[in-house]
Amino acid sequence: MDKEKLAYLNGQAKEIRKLTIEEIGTLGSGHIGGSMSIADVLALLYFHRMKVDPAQPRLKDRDQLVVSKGHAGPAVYSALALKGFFPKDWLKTLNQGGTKLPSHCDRNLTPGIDMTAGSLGQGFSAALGIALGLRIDKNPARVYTIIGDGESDEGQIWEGALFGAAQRLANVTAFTDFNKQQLDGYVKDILDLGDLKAKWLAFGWYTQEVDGHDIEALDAAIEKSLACKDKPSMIIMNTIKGKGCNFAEGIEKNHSMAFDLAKAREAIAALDAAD
Ligand SMILES: Cc1ncc(C[n+]2csc(CCOP(=O)(O)OP(=O)(O)O)c2C)c(N)n1
Repeated sequence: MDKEKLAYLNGQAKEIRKLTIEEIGTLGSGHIGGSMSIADVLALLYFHRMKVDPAQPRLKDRDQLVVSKGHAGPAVYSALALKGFFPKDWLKTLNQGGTKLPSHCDRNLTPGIDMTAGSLGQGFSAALGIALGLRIDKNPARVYTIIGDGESDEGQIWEGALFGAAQRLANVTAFTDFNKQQLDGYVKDILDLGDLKAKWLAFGWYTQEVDGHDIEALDAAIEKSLACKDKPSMIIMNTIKGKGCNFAEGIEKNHSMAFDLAKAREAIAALDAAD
């Protein structure tokens, strides 16, 4: 990837973070931690990798993204608004009465959302079903999906892992947001995943592990996943929960936080000053 493109994508990731902090600050509370940790991969997918058309959200041969950790809706909405799927003003309505942007992703409400999620584990299964359907239809589109590491404590994830490998769903690139935290603590203390890379390999997935905040490394991993033609791909992203939000990053209780617009604006200013 050339330097100009990389700088542009890093800029878009920062914009997603800023919009997300403001969006949640406007509401007064929300899932800041797990939203901030996926901003980089969202920027890469929506502004470089995925074939999507904001004017035709249900385009038949679009690439699809299922954010199975559906509570990260705020970050996905920021990316979609930035891409032009709907006006940025909608972000001010997050999770309020009558909104098209509920806290968890809903394909029936929001232009650009490909699958409803929120009950952890289900989105991943749906993503694999979509991929199988696309293959049956001889549709060349690709399915991307993002799961959480806490979400990987769900049995349904491993049923999906078996299914994806058994069906040789090579049109799937999955990401694990490996931020080491879940709702109320560290994954290793709640239900340890052990050697996550070894597990995905053992389940028959083409598996890579990268720094999830390094867009160039992520892009190279996606490129390799496209070249793998006989199995689905898992990219384990080492990330930091709350990344880029100064009062959330690196603390234990950052899953869902209450903060107002004034605090949000301070965090946005700090993010702007960081480079
Ligand atoms: C089936 C199910 N069980 C429990 C929950 C409650 N819940 C919401 S988010 C969350 C933690 C998820 O952790 P992780 O996947 O690591 O997300 P991240 O830390 O990246 O936000 C839990 C337990 C849920 N949404 N669905």
